[in-house]
Amino acid sequence: MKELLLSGDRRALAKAITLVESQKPEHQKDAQKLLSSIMPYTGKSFRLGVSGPPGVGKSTFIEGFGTYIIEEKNKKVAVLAVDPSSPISGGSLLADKTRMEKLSLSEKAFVRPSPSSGALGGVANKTRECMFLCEAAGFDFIIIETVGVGQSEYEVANMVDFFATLMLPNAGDEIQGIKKGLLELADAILVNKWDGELKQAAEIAAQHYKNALAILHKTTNWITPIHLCSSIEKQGFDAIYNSLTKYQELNKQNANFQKKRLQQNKLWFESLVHKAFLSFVNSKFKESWEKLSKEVEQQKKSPYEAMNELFQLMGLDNT
Ligand SMILES: Nc1nc2c(ncn2[C@@H]2O[C@H](COP(=O)(O)OP(=O)(O)O)[C@@H](O)[C@H]2O)c(=O)[nH]1
Ligand SMILES: [Mg+2]
Repeated sequence: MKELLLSGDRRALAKAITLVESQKPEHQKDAQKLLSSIMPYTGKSFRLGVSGPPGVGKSTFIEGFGTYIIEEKNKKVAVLAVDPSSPISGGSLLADKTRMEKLSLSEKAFVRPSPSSGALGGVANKTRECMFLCEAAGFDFIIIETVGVGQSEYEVANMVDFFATLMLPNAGDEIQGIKKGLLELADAILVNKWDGELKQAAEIAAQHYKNALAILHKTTNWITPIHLCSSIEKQGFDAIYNSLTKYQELNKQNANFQKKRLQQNKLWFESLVHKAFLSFVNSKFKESWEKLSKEVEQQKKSPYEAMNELFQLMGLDNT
């Protein structure tokens, strides 16, 4: 599998991703082996995260911008979608596939919607691993689509080089209520649907975001650009692409690019330990875990008491 994958075979890549996403313990062993063996061939791509509320046009943007990168910049593009297939929102796998139809058909593209695994955290657990597989297969531009909901945004922001947030052109209210954290997270704000009846509203919204950012006083040397774009009419892509290039050049000069990636490696390890530990406790100490949770819920024990008791059961000294 490894040789085929390194040669850029898309079917081998799809299979490798399926293996990595498998929950079966025997698959996980093979997956870990494969991942270790391909790590030396990773790291050369540009990693772009695309977030924003449902319906803002993320999938449409990625279809358009991905095609632009292939056709105008002659690059190979892989798309990983962290799909919001939670029981609440329902999956949009099908919708995404049809929205990225042209891109899916391109020889130079690979499109993979990966269902979020729900269990712990909600993001597709293995997005980062899939990103490395795409890099090993020679894709030089990776785009990760994420839903603009809580934890998943932070997780994706922590695995990409550049995190872009799409915004709707309407709703002054929404701008008022926009979370400061979100603005801080974004390396660029893209006001989408800059076309037709919404064109002027988009321009006004862009100005609002500019004002909101101005009072944030970010401490980095990067001034978050606000771009207008129409994913349907394919407008505004040049300026967005130029921002990405500028960001990359600037951060390669001052070594921040590499620093950020090294920091992300550390976060990857920490989050792996965190998840593995939680699932270990959940499975091996299920009964006690449930009993203690209940006791905390019913205020029979404080969370601290319960935690200490759990640690004692596990043979760990928590004092
Ligand atoms: N007018 C206009 N509509 C758009 C644009 N981009 C996306 N849409 C529409 O917005 C809806 C949601 O798009 P989608 O890409 O599925 O959004 P996602 O949920 O963020 O992935 C679809 O009906 C799109 O056709 C745009 O640039 N202009
Ligand atoms: Mg979508």
